[in-house]
Amino acid sequence: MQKTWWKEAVVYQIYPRSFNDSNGDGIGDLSGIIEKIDYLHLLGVDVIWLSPIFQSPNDDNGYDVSDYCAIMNEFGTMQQFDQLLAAVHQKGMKLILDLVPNHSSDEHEWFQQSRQSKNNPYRDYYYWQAEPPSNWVSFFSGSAWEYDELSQEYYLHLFSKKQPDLNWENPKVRQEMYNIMHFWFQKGIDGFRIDVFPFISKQLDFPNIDPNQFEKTVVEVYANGPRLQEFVQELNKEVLAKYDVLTMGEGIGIKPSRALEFVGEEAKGLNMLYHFDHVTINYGSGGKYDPVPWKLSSFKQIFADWDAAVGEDGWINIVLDNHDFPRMVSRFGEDKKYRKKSAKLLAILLLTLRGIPCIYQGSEIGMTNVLFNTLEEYDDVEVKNLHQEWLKKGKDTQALLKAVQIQGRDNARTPFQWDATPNAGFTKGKPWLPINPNYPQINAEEALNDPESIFHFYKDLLAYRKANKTLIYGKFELLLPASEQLFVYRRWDAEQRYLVLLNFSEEEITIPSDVPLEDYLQVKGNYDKVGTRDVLRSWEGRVMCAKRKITH
Ligand code: ISL
Ligand code: CA
Repeated sequence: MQKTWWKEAVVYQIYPRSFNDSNGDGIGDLSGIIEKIDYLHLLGVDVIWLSPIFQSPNDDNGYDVSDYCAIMNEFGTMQQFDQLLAAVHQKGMKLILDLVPNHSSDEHEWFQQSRQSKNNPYRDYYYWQAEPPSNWVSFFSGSAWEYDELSQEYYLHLFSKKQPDLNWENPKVRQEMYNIMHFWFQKGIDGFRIDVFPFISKQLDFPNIDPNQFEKTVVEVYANGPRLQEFVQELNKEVLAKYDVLTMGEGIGIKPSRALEFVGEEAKGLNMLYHFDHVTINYGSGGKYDPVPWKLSSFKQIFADWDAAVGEDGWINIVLDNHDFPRMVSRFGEDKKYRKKSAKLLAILLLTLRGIPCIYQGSEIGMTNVLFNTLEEYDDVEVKNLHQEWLKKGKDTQALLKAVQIQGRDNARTPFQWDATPNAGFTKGKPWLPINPNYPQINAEEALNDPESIFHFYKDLLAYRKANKTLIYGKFELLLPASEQLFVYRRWDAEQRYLVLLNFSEEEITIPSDVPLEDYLQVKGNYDKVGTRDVLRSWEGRVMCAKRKITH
């Protein structure tokens, strides 16, 4: 296996709108990020990933791009971008951007042209049909086919109707995307996170779906189209192979069995796959807003299956939350009595599995879900559309509110909590989305001043990981797969052996005697005093290192 800088990287995801506002308009911006580079450098992350910063009417907060080579007005100017890039590089860190190749904004020049007439040269930049060919539904409610008055046909949009899907069958579309990527690489960026790449190749007969089996639909119909691997390999050949960069493909709908076709050393595709079956683990039959209880055993198995499928031949991201999902401490931990303990336990998980960890902004200080009291307070297009749909169908919107409080994307999008001053130090104006009222207790300033904080725990563990490469490259084996409280695994290589023990419960749990504790010494943990060797306290997490090297 080849060792490279990107395999050793830890990524920090910034949702620019909610990170830091420098000019008081209530919206985070590029200058705001520049102000916080020292904070990120202190934390010890290597790569900063910015959610979309390109020109956009913001129907889906930048995931609807109207100009891929211009900076969104609210975020600043190209000059400020250049300053940001230089400042990141000056600290020895790298910067990657979010590319949204599957769809553009309907306000993009291409779509504006495309809808002019059936013979416009841009017509086949998108998918147009005289009648909806199928019952495809959009991720954001309703049919995925929208009638356009101007040219009197329907266009495809897997996301909002302001996000028409680009037609990758058209070589011109592919070339446009390659040109855009070259433009940014020539500016000196270090890579891309690629949004919903498994959707770029479509089944052109648009087969009908079973709307009650959304997961199946995503895997078998929307993702994994017949030309997917070909498109990814072409993209590599035309663009990626020419630069030393990092690419993370958001792998929606890709199953472990297909992973190596895109990220295997031999495949010549992307560097890593950003998988997230475990973050959709509590989707009920009605999907995301029909949450059901989840089991730790299933959660663990997902990681084990991915690790087994890609092994050393491919790389994956390790993700516990992002801008699309609830806060990890609220979801997989306990965000009240054991907030600090469980956030640190999750930090251990995130930083000691095999894969490239992505820390989502604010998780390093243990930010939690927010509880808005009405649906109107939510800004997310997904929630707005669903709210309308539920009203139309006469469904109980109180039930929807409850589900959104648990599952909504705005949980992770409330502004970063910098300090205890008004608006959490995020803005001098009115924040675009309300601040979580817990900011006087949970904020970065408090965390920086407290040596026992979640922040300092992350910082310490990040440094330890960097110095002990077994935690990066070593093999992984899940122990006690059936336990519903304990997440236990080994990591090892020729140099060293580790045992990681995580108690995902409030109960004190005795570690079964077949776990070889005697061979190991604790090197990191989320309790300040080392406890009884074979008992894990509430939400206790330990990283243990072998007393002596042994061969396997
Ligand atoms: O949160 C979801 C919808 O309920 C996810 O399924 C999400 O749509 C999926 O992970 C794809 O996400 C990405 O593309 C979307 C954008 O809205 C998300 O923010 C982005 O991460 C469309 O560009
Ligand atoms: Ca601003």
